[in-house]
Amino acid sequence: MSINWFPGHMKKTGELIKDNLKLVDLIIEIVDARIPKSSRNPMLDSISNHKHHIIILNKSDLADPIVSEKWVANYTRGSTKCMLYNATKDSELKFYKEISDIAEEIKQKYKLKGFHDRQLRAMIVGIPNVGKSTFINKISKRKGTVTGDKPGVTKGKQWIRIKSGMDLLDTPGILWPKIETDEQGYRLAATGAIKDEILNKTQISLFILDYLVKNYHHLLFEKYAVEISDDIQQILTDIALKNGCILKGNKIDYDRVERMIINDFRKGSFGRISLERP
Ligand SMILES: Nc1nc2c(ncn2[C@@H]2O[C@H](COP(=O)(O)OP(=O)(O)OP(=O)(O)O)[C@@H](O)[C@H]2O)c(=O)[nH]1
Ligand SMILES: [Mg+2]
Repeated sequence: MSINWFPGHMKKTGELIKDNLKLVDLIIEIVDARIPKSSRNPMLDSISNHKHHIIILNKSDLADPIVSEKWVANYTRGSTKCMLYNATKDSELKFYKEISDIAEEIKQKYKLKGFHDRQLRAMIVGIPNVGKSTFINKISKRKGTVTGDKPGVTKGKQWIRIKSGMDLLDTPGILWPKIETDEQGYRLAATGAIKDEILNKTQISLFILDYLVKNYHHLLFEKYAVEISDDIQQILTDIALKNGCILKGNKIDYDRVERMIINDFRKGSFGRISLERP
């Protein structure tokens, strides 16, 4: 990647997670279901060792359900579980049901060591904007955590009892994606994990259009009713014309049409789309 998206942050990820990881029995990793691999940090698997680990494919309402099932199968192994979730709509019981066997196993282990009423301790980790705060609010039934659609909203630290027998480290651990290719950067930008200020809107919107042409051309057509071809720049122009993104002197308002495409993608208004497959 030509741009250094997250200067110094990879080191911070390692330190923060290592320190907090010692305190917990269970790692709850929130990823974006549309880009499960790109929205993980590969460091976590090596640091987390044999800790119980659940990968939540959040925003699954926005992802292609067929592809999502493949990701679940792909990530489920050993002490790692994987589930689909929609933190804005699904019930907290769905999550508790999924981890009940892990919780029981951990409790039994403590009992054998003579700790009869030890609380199970969990922590949430994830890259910016994947829904960590929304998820905490949901499973703790608390509305206090600040949520927002801009990355990097959460700061601070404390434990909260989310359920009898289970405590959650209030502050989610912020992971930083490890961006190895331009494509991965575009995927993260398209889903909103990278601050808009450092994006190149032109590249992101062309990436989205190109991906849709290749993988979901029917959804692109249904949304904007433009002719689908390999000429992505032409498609961009057609979308602008059809949507009144025109400046004085009949010039195309690229800024506006690019913003519209990115927002439409983020809102899920093309339909359910996955940007990567296992
Ligand atoms: N469609 C959909 N939107 C979601 C889901 N979960 C969270 N969101 C939205 O995604 C945006 C980001 O959610 P947050 O909970 O603030 O994400 P976060 O990971 O805490 O973000 P930072 O604190 O900035 O790192 C908000 O607008 C949420 O409403 C989901 O499952 N589906
Ligand atoms: Mg947050």
